Amino acid sequence: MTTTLAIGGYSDTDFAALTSEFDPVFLGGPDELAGLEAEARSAITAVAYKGHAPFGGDQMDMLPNLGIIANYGVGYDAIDTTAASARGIKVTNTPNVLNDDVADLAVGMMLCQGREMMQASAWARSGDWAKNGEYRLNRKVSGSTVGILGLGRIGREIADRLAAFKMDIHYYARSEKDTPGWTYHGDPVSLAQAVDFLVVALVGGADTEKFVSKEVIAAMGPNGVLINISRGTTVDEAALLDALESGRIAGAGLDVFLNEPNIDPRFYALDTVVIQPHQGSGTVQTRAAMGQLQRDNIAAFHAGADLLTPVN
Ligand code: 8YV
Repeated sequence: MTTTLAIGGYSDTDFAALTSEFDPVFLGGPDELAGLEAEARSAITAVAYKGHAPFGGDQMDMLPNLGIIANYGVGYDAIDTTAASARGIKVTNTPNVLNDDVADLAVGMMLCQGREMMQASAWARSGDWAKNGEYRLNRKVSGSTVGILGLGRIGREIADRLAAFKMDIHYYARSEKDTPGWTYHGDPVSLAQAVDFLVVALVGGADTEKFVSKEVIAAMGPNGVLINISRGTTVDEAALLDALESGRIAGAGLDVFLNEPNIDPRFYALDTVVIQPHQGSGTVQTRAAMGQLQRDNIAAFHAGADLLTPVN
């Protein structure tokens, strides 16, 4: 009887690799746990987890011998780590291997939003270019002032890239960091007031819920553009939609939303918003590295060795 359970929507490559290493039982989501026989649940000591559906104490209690939840992703806000620790269950994630891709997407959305690349492409494709001439002038991105909300591993990769775009870099973090002269703000409202682009690179979870509040959004002003590659929960989304619809901020580039993939349809009506389907880490190379790290953590657990990237 298998000791590993793989929960979530895995690619064919990850499915094959998980199968060859652990021959796990696959479930689409934690809600399918109840469908497993009690004997099969008792045999499970390791869960390979992928997705954003909550995995809490109730689910853990259905797997009485569980020792590890290896998350496929750097953000593990879906997993109740307090409940896991209380049950002696270790949780691991996949940090660092996705920093470049997520930072690339943040910069890409800034360029796409400012240079109106989606609309300009539609202009060319529709024949407007040939019929009506040059596409309208848009907004210079290089040389802007940018605020990074959360200067962790990914936030720093974004800032490093934007330094090459000759940007004046400001940041918010819980405490001042060692930087090459970037401007520190201890208050997100003061950061939002000071910048043109505000990039959210916070960790998700209860502590950062609606951290980008109505006040922070108001402080961005009519030239402000919000970029979010973290979690939908970090932004007061109702306040964001109101500000976008009324032109109180200039636009947004969003890879993450509340209720993914069934996002608020009000976003679809806004051509000032670049919408991405939570694909920050979604390249062949990075997903291969994430899958490998997830499996390496499970293999270490089964071998009784030190875990590579524990979070609790
Ligand atoms: C997802 C992510 O894990 O790493 C994270 O925190 O949000 C993503 O990389 C990925 O979409 C798989 O669900």
